[in-house]
Amino acid sequence: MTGLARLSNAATTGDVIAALERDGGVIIEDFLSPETLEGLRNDLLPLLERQSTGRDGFAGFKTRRLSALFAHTRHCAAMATHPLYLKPAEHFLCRPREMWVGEERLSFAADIRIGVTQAIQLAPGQPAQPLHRDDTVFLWRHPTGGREGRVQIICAVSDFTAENGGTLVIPGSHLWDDERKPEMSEAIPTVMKAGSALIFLGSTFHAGGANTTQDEYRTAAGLALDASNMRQEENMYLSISSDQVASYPEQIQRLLGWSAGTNHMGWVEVDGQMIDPIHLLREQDRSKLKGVGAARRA
Ligand SMILES: O=C(O)CCC(=O)C(=O)O
Ligand SMILES: [Fe+2]
Repeated sequence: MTGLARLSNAATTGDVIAALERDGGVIIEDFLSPETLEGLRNDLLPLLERQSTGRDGFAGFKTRRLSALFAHTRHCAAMATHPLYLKPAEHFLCRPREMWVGEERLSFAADIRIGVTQAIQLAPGQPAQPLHRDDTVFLWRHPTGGREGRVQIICAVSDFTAENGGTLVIPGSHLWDDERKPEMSEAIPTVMKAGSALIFLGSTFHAGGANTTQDEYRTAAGLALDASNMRQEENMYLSISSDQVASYPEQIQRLLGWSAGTNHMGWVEVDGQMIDPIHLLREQDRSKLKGVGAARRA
């Protein structure tokens, strides 16, 4: 099986879209400027060192994760708005739908939200993660007919090799239905230099690779651009203070959005763990609110 296409940073939006439509993923070499790469390294590596490791096989017992990246480094902005990422993401996420409103036939399209941000560092000895689709959080159905919920990017902050856990991807798996089980034998490691990027659709099967080296850490910084149509219409987080939310029964707290559910939508990172935000409202855990994102460094 052949791996993903590799494009240079002089590629066009059309080249990236064509590769994503065909394979579900693409590698873009020298995606980050040297300044952005250096900035990400300087900002994220010391913070990752302080994070605790994952507490289950999916998060990785030898993996450190840091989320809320926009609270920790301004260099994420260049990643999120790079035209070779943002423009193809718009193509997949913002397809208009037509509908009747009274006498008028109107067209509406989702816009884009940053759905998740995370730096991920695999230590030597970290086994491969289970193969999965990142649009699982939306309970997305497959095949998608080309309408995606998420377009993901993983930038190499260190070199990615087959040995240190370069992300495993199954090319073409974005076209599979929900019955087809992914096999490790079908997955190809992403090999790329620091500063290069892997872009893939939410429907593409992938996994963090196994780090079989003795002493090499594999570090990534990534984020997801998501279609905005599935968020709460009213912004409850800005309108109702956490103290007010905490004064309601748990059922209301969860309905207002302080809940992650079994599909993990709405988690919040505290010390490297992705937890259900309901914990932050409980009296004994209220102090953990200070450990979230920007508040952690204030
Ligand atoms: O670390 C990686 O290469 C991929 C991680 C991943 O896919 C995830 O945690 O959802
Ligand atoms: Fe993933």
